[in-house]
Amino acid sequence: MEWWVSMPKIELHAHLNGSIRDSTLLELARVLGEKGAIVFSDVEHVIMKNDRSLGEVFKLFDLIHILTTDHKTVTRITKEVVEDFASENVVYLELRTTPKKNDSIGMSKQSYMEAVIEGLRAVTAVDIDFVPHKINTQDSLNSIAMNDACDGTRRKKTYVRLLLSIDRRETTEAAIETVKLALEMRGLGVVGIDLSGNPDVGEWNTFLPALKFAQEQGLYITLHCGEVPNRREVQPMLDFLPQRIGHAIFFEEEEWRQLKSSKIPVEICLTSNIKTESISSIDIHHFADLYNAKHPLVLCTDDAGVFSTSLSNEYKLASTAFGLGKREMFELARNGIEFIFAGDDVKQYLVGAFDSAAKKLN
Ligand code: 6MZ
Repeated sequence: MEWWVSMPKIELHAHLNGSIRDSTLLELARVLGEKGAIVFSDVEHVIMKNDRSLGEVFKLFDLIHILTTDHKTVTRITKEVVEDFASENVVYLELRTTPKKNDSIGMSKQSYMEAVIEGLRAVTAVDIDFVPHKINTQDSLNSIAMNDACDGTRRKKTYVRLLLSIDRRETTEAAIETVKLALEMRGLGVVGIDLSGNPDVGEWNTFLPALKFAQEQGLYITLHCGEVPNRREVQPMLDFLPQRIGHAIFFEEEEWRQLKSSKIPVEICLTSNIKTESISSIDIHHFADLYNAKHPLVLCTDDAGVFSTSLSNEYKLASTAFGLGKREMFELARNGIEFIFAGDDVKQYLVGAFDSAAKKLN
């Protein structure tokens, strides 16, 4: 197994509906095609298309949501997505998704999330820990020993925590509803709030009341920030002091300075940025500058299905593009422990898992 696959990894920026296998999307499209709800041949080439502009990506999400928004399918895709990450040795996954309401099928934001939780419970390929609890030291050591086993003979364990996304198309009230749901679901592994969706849509001030409320209630917050040029947003977002930001592409000099002095960790999604042409070529990606400045960074997939990537692939890509060796990539992955939204017990477990993997690194 290649080192970028076998080494433990931490995924902190993965959208559920962006991480679906193509094979599952095609199967769902075929079924809806047979029912006459869509024309399969029209949809097939949209799903299989490889390079898309950012605008086209959001059109694709509207299509994906037509295919996936029913309780059974939400459960299925959650199970598959978690199993896919676990199979490439992701030991901690923060999965984000936008709770959806669809009266015609009796779906509320809460029932959508219950279907997600069902998906976590349905995972059989690995042991999943998603309910926060205190682990005692012996449990912790036992699980490290289990996770240690990359030989496939013992069961692996993956921690999963959930972030609820506010879509930039939503109103203030809808965003507050999502935050309230997140608070109710804290006992089921929900740890924070993400602001995402088409960056050309919506205003920062619409979401601010909900995000402030979330912050006051102690939820962790990550914002998609600077995914398109928007002078009115980047600075207020940085002033808000979220626990992390995603992308950070279109920043001015002063905003880079503010980011670096604030030490807000950045979720870097290389393939996503290149495929959407937000960045014209990998060698000018801001990863290099932030890495050299020792700014807190974590490599992530964004939408592994939509961009045909995987977290292992992102590590391989960064290693090749920026000339970083196996040990440097391992350290980069391990540093991610600091920026997770789960508690100290989970961090302690992850430190143990990385320490134990480090012994095998040669
Ligand atoms: C901003 C994105 C995104 O929530 O339905 N999403 N938002 N920028 C991106 N970069 C390409 N990729 C995904 O997953 C899909 C939703 O996540 C957000 C969009 O709101 C998209 O509809 P869920 O599980």
